[in-house]
Amino acid sequence: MEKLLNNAFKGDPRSIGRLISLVEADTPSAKEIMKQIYPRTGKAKVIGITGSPGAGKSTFVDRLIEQFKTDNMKVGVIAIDPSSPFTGGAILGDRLRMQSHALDEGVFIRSMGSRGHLGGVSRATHEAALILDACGFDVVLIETVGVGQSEVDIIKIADTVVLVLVPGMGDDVQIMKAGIMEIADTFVVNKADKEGADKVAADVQVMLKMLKEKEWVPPVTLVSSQNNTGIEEVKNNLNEHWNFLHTSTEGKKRRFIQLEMEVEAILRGEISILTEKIWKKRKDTGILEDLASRKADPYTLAAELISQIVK
Ligand SMILES: Nc1nc2c(ncn2[C@@H]2O[C@H](COP(=O)(O)OP(=O)(O)O)[C@@H](O)[C@H]2O)c(=O)[nH]1
Ligand SMILES: [Mg+2]
Repeated sequence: MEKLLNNAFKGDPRSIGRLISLVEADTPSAKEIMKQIYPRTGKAKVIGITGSPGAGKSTFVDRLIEQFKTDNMKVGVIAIDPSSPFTGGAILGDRLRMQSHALDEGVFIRSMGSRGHLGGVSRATHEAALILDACGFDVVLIETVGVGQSEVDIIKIADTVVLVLVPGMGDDVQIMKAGIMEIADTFVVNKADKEGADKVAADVQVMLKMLKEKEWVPPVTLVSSQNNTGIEEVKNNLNEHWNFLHTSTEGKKRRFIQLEMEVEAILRGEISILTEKIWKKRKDTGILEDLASRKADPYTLAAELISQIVK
């Protein structure tokens, strides 16, 4: 284990991949790995990229990798695959779109399942990001599935959330989608080579004005990932947001909220495992018969089990 960790810390891609697999499979060594990893984390910029399927997230991520590489940054990418077998084609597509960098020095790309304890963005995704952070990646890009809970959950683990919008996708609907607007730290209007991008950007600006004013005003950038325009501007915005997080009170508050959620998620996970264990043992002691005949009640039973856990 120590050798594996040391090789991973030196940046060996195979060892890094192995660590992520061990943690993803929730093997007995997973917790020990994370304990060793954690003190080395906190240096990487963790950037969540969200937006509807087809918005161009993977293409944009590919361009962003290039941008960060020109600054000699090591970039890790986690692409959250939809677990559904029906979207198998999309997974392959993502790999193809990002594979121009898959073999580059200083770039690590990993796909992960989207099922997990936090909904769309799983515990394993968070832990993989921490592993990449500890292994010396300066930037960790997480591409979400772009549907449902994963979009909102990304705020729990990303320092900066990028929302990718595009013209011609029923603009109001995509912008108004519950909670997404509020969690975006920077807006990318992708496919600016197509008609209607200006209008989307203007709509976003109007919406932003209607939200409660915050210290950080999310920038809105017109981007064409296809033509490679606007990407550097986004990178500069991302760097600026990172500085904001580390110099402002609002940034500190946000980081503390994330830490709270992190601890709570781990604690909840542990307690639910414990609950399962204790209940499994108690279940076969005839207690269900007693409950059915009302000799016992579930409230007293729960209290009894809790006192066991506490002990
Ligand atoms: N015209 C245009 N097409 C783009 C642009 N960026 C991505 N696309 C195309 O949009 C489609 C979906 O892109 P993809 O990156 O897979 O989107 P994702 O599902 O959000 O990851 C692909 O056919 C891309 O080639 C862009 O800036 N302009
Ligand atoms: Mg994609």
